[in-house]
Amino acid sequence: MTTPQREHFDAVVVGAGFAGMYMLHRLRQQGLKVVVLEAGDDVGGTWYWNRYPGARCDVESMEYSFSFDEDLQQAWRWSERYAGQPEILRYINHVADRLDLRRDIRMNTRATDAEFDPQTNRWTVLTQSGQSLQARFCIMATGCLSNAQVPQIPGLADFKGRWFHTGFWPKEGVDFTGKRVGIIGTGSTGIQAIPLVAKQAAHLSVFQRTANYSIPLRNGPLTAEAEQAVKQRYAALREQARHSPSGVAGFNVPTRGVLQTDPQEVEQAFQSRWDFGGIGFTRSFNDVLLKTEANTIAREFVVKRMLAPVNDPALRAKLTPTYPIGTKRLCADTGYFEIYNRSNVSLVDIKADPIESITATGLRTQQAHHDLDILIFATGFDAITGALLSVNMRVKGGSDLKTAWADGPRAYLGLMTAGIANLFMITGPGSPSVLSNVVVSVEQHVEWIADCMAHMRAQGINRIEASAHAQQDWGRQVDALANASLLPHTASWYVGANIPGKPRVFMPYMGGVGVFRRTCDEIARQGYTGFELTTVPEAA
Ligand code: NA7
Repeated sequence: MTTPQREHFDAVVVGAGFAGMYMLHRLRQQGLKVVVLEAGDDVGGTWYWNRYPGARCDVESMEYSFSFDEDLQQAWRWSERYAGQPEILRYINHVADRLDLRRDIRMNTRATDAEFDPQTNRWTVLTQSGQSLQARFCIMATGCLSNAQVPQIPGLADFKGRWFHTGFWPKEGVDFTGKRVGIIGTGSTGIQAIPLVAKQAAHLSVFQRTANYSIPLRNGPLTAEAEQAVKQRYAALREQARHSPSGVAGFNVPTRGVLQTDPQEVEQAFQSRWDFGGIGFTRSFNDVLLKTEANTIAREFVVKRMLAPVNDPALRAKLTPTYPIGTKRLCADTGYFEIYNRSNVSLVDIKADPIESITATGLRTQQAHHDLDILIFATGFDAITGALLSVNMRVKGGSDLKTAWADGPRAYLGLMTAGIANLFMITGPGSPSVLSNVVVSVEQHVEWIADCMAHMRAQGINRIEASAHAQQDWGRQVDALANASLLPHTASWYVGANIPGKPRVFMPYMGGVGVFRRTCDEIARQGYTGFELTTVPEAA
């Protein structure tokens, strides 16, 4: 076997979605030599892979976009209040062209291994195609919801029809006309896809394990007035978002609790959130995610309204969620519940009637065989850690990431993990990540990392590592916030419950993006407390 020729960089970035692209841009501005490795054949990350029908962002378009370039945000025009996947991908491509990013991005290049050598102070990143890239820094921009999971159901290999996971949907699309289609999964993705598939297919069988809460998205064309209203004060709104709880301007910290408020006022506040639409609903009061009694009032409000369009009481019962609202990610839909009134849609409750196997001609549950031509897995992702751990990351003669995270992921500020130097993660575990408008969180982490690297260079420092003590302390803060809420008690992907064998740890930071930003900034201002910064000899 020949040893691949090594190429040298200041930083290797893995992933060319929002995070990897912006990281490249920032580091290039510092004159650094950077390469980005991307498994797909083009930029876009999540929005490159998730092309299923109905794929749409549930954060408003004007907010789910880069804020670092005033000309860009003024010039780009979104057509809808909430952008669909094709439009977001066009936007990402526009940014890649505008900033001339592609020349430093290697497409169709999957990173498989990364090893840090303390002797040379260099990472070596290997790719599936046999490339070997060396750099002082390795930066994982691999996304929180990018490692798609196809459940291990016996018989998939025997299926004679076509099957797809929504997280790696074929570019050419799928024609459901005249087909008997099955879909497993009723999370955000399933709820988006089901109405569109149902309208095209001869028959759609929905296999539901957990009934979920969904708020109407209330999408529509973005009017010129609404666009101008934002653009006239874009910079101020972006700043507001940066300091808000979830990275969305206007969603401030709720100051009242359901339990302290007059019931009529509560009803009115819920109603106005319901009418506004989308996933901000649980932010109407500050105790909805903290106190069972408050949560029950919120859930009853939502259940009554969301199930109102369903005619059949037996179906309404099956579609009624039982866990506290907001403890799994809230869904937002367009015409989801009414689709169950159609004669070509059936709902299979696979908690009551579990899936046994996939057969050559469909799917067998305990009580029936469901004939299918197409099977769709809308079964989600190995969230937050899946993509990070899919690269074999280790220190020569030292720890590796899988072992370090055997009992659950730990990362100081979601940025670095103790024992592994010069490895940055963008929106890693212990950061607001999936609880926020992720573009805002991406920008914050990227800018922090870029500033940190500039600081190191200015000071002649070439190694940074999170201290075990600081990491532990941060982990305690992340846990304390989570444990004060209802979220860790529900089996969700926030705690890794959707992946068999995954340690049950609540992964994201619940303190909000504003508080998180201030904490990160303060740590940097104080000379990067909790990080060990050293200067070591480096081999040429
Ligand atoms: P989610 O939210 O993880 O939803 C996955 C769905 O698939 C959910 O209904 C699961 O039921 C179901 N599921 C997962 N595995 C199985 C198996 N083995 N058998 C049956 N049903 C299964 O993923 P999404 O893609 O919808 O959304 C992910 C995020 O992407 C979303 O929150 C947005 O941020 C964007 P369960 O609830 O586990 O019982």
